Amino acid sequence: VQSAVLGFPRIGPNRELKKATEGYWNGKVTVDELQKVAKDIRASNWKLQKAAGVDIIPSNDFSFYDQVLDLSLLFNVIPDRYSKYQLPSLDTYFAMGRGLQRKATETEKTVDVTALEMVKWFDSNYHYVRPTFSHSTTFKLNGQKPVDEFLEAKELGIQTRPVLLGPVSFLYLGKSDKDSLDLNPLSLLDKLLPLYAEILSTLSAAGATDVQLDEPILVLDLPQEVLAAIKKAYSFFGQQTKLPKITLASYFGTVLPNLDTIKGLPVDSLHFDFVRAPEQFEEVISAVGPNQKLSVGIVDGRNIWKNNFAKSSQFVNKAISIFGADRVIVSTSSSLLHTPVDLANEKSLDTELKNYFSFATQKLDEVVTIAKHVSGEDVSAALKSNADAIAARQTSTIINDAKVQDRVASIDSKMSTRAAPFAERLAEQEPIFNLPLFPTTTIGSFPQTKDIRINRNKFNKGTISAEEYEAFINSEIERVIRFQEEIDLDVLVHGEPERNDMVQYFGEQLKGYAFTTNGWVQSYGSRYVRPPIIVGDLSRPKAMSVKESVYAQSITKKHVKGMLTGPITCLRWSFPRDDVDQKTQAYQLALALRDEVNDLEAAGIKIIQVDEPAIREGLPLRAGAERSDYQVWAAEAFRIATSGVTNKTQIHSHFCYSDLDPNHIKALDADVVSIEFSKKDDAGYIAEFRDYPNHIGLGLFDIHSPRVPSKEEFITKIETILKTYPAQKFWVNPDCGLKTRGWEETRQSLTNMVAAAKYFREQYRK
Ligand code: THG
Ligand code: ZN
Repeated sequence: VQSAVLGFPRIGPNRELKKATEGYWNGKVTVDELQKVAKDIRASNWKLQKAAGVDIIPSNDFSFYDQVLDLSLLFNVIPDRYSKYQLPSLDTYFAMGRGLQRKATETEKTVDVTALEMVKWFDSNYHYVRPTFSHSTTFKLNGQKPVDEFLEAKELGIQTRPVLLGPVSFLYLGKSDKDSLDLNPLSLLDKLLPLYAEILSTLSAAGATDVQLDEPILVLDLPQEVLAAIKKAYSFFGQQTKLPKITLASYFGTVLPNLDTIKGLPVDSLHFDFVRAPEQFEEVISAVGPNQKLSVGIVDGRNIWKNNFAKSSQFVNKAISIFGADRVIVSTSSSLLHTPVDLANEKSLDTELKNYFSFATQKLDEVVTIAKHVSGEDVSAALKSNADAIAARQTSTIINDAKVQDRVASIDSKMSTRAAPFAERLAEQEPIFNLPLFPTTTIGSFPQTKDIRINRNKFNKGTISAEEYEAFINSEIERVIRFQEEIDLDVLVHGEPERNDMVQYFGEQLKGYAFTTNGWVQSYGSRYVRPPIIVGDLSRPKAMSVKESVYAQSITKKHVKGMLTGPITCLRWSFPRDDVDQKTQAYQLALALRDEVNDLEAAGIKIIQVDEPAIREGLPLRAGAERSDYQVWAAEAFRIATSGVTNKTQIHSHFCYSDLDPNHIKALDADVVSIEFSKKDDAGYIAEFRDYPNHIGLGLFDIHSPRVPSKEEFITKIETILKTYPAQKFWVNPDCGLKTRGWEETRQSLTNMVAAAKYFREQYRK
């Protein structure tokens, strides 16, 4: 029985790719140096997998920014606004990913272009750059990245299975550009297929016997036309003569509703995610044709818990008893992109806990061991230590806290309802806050400078004392407060200099969490996160954010918002427990946050923002009971966290990275909600809120880009929104927190934003 990996993290064990890419953007790393770092990462990933004994090793899973953006470049899906600058191909690629603004020099023209839309990759915390098609899209091959990388591995003596996102997912996950809204990307399939065939046959000519085509959309509810497109695409590949054998991969859920479409497709192997959807096994096997192989996704690509070898082997053996050893492959459930690179890099993790975890490198051994075991090889030592670890975790004292469990059991509906409806709350709040029309605010974080990171590291290493660190943080808070006063924002924030990543920051302060020192996972482009790990029942030993908020409020007359991360976001951006359902974990977090919200109120903080940017990504991928249940408990968890306050306290929330169903936003009953909006231009979406009484802030500029919008640009944007959304409940703010931006851009953008708000205040006074 062969072992397979669907994809390996490409960030490098010590974030080498981030450092090189950002260095390149800053002009400190040359293109050759960047390419060298990339090549070294690829080589060491392949060698690592080879050494672990993995039979089927992926290539083309490397990407400088995003594997979907790679395909847009490869197939020339490049909107004119990027191609017109005729930049080197890599720079065009980065411009699409992150926007580019460059002043003219003697040799170069001005470049000013925003990034393409970035969207959540299914229900993960990874984000892809959305393929953007228009009537003028002309497919052609730009280079041959998959072939180059295949050959690179081959030169190292390593045969790989190149992986590409399949054509139907590529189109369906894309969108039509502003100038081509009537274009259905799927209508481009006929034109796209020959290019796929061309790249696949070039791969074959280069020596690739197999390719992995990912069609993760197969786990979604699909319209008939998409299913027809799948049939068409794979029948087309089946008719070509010189292609490698195709493994069609689905992951992150069940394919059952689309099984009829998968049945009979002329591909060599079918891969399914049996970690997420083991229940699909019985039916899925009926879709595997007599000459096809089944790739059993059994090692979790999305979480860090050690695999249960006994259980997994039993599962794989079921498949072997049906198909025979030759037709079964033991695989990761999805790409390992979503897990940290190597547990061995964790030096300060509790050894008991470490024994329960498995990161990407360890997962290589897992697929190999399971494959060996079901092949009849003797791996008894590995099985024994695995069984011991699984048993130890089940009885671990770290896990259970009766007090927390009792508190969750006693939650009632009163706890999740504010004391009065919004209209009454607003009436009590207005005289306190006395805000102008178009009140301006920010989402919470301000630039995280090098100085901040240096001091945080010094504190963590013990080279500066807690008092020195606190004094430093306070001086940063003061700087942010003065800055906001100076540019005349209405509702201030303390800027979050004390926080690295918000979820990690709170995770570190909650009991029941473990955290890593090097467990980075790519979130988008060069931005990574270190998700904390929920290991047991969660509680809050002491206040987490009160000190900083109180300090900020003490040095200004304007109102300072307290800033917290909501229960669902804490859950979604952590690695969750797999022994307790997500709802229970969310309620535990909600109770801990409720205590924090109440403490902030008691300390005199009158506006408290509880962000839930991840609420949308938690939505089950398919419609049905599970999804409607989620909508109820996710909203309830938020309201449990925020309903302990009086009517006078104003609760804010914030959403980004996806289109959230307006009804879901309304269910939270926050007094003010800010929504990412700068890249949306969707009048229909805003109209959904026209009759919703609570106030909304529509994000007016993209904080992922260094680009500075002018005052006029803000005015145009606001004018457009005002066509469908009333001025009386219109807050003015950026799309998201500013921690990834520099100070200069931040100053200019916010100054222009405030100027635009003041312009409209004048307009509406008249
Ligand atoms: N935190 C977490 N997940 C997230 C976000 C977040 N998912 C969605 C969205 N925000 C993704 N955006 C970002 C934005 C910035 C960074 C990461 C994800 C970021 N990371 C730092 C870096 O890569 O340099 C590292 C941060 C740190 O020091 O911990 O800036 O905000 N969990
Ligand atoms: Zn945000």
